[in-house]
Amino acid sequence: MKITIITLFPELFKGVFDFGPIRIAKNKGLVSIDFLDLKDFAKTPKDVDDYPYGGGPGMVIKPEPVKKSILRAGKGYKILTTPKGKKFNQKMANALAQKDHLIIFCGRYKGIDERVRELFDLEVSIGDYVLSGGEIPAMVIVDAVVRLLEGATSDINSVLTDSFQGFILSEPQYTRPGVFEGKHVPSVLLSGNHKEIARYKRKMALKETLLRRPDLLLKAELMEEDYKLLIEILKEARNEQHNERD
Ligand code: 6GU
Repeated sequence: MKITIITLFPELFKGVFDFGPIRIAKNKGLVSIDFLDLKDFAKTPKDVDDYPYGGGPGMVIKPEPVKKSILRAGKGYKILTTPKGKKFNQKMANALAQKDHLIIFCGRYKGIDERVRELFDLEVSIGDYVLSGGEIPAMVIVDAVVRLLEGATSDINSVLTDSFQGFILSEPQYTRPGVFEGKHVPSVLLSGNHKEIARYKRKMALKETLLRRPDLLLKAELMEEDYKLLIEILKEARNEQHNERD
C-alpha cells in the first residue's frame, strides 16, 4: 500500500510512524508513506489560504493548491479530513486497508474552498469535537489502517480479536505476576482447561461490552451461547447488587 499525506505541516509527522506496527510495515515494504507540503503548491506560502468571502473568523484553504497537490499525488483513493466528514470507525479502517493508494488531505478547521470538495472520494471525521487541523486525524487513520495490513503485527489473531472487530470489547487482560498487591489473576486462566478458558474469556468480553458499551450489543454478531452467557452475567450482577444492599 502507498499512502500520500498532503499537509501544511509535514514536520508534525516526524517520528509518529517510526514505532510499532507502522514501523514494521514500512520496514517490510508493506506500506510506503510520502508527504506533499501544501505550501509547495502555492506561489508563496502566503497563497495557501485566504479570508472567507462574506466575512467571518478563520482562514479557508484556496482551491488552487488543493487541486494541484491532489493532481500531483496521482491516482488513489482521496480522503479529506474534516469535522463535517463521516465518522471514522473500524469498518471504515477495514475498507481502507483494501486500497492500493490512499491520499489523505489534511484540512484546516475552517476547511477548504467548497469548489474543490468534489475532488475527494470520502470525507472523514474522527469524532464529535473540533481539532485545529487534519494532521492528528490523518495519524489516527494511518495507524488504524496500517496495523491491519497482513504482516504489520506479529500475530494476525491479535488484530482479529481487537475490540470493535465484531463489536465486542476485548476481555480484561492479565500478565505476570500472578499476584499483584494482593490481587489475584482469575484462577480459571491458570487452570489449563482450554474450553473453560475460552468460555470465561468470551463471558468477560460480553460483560465488558454490556457494562461499558451496551449500544454495541445491538450491532454485535452473537451466537446462541452468548445469550446464555449474557443471562449469567445479568444474574450475577443482580446478585452482587442484592448482596451490597443486604
Ligand atoms: Cl478530521 N478535522 C478537524 N479539524 N477536527 C476534527 C476532525 C477532523 N475530526 C474530529 N474533529
